[in-house]
Amino acid sequence: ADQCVLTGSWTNDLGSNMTIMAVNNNGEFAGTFHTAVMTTTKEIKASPLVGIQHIKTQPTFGFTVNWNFTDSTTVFTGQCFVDEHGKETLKTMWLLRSHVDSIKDDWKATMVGTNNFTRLHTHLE
Ligand code: B9F
Repeated sequence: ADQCVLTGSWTNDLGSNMTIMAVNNNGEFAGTFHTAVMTTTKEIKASPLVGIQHIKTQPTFGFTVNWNFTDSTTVFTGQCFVDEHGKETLKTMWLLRSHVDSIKDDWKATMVGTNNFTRLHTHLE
């Protein structure tokens, strides 16, 4: 299968896992994100994500994770690449917005980073 499909289970360089359900005809999708890292001691639960992608090969996409154990939100944007062996990689950047109590603290509320995702289970088509 020489095409990039976002549907399925993925793992990233931090060890976080996410599952993306079926992508509809408009490129819209939903799923769950299970982060391997956080800086609080709260129990990590799977959090919902929603996103949209362009309908083409090596598509660009974006999705938002609404963390359900903390008052913060992460947006990811990236592109799905498939190499000559059919191996898919999602190259992404993210912004993590934390809740702050006052507008005076706004300056420190956003983190930025990169994540690379590969398939958790090779899917055969
Ligand atoms: O750790 C984050 C958090 C938000 C408020 C307290 C804790 C929530 C989990 C974010 C997971 C990020 C990473 N996982 C991953 O796979 S999303 C981007 C990275 N990719 C203290 C204040 C803000 C952060 C830490 Fe918090």
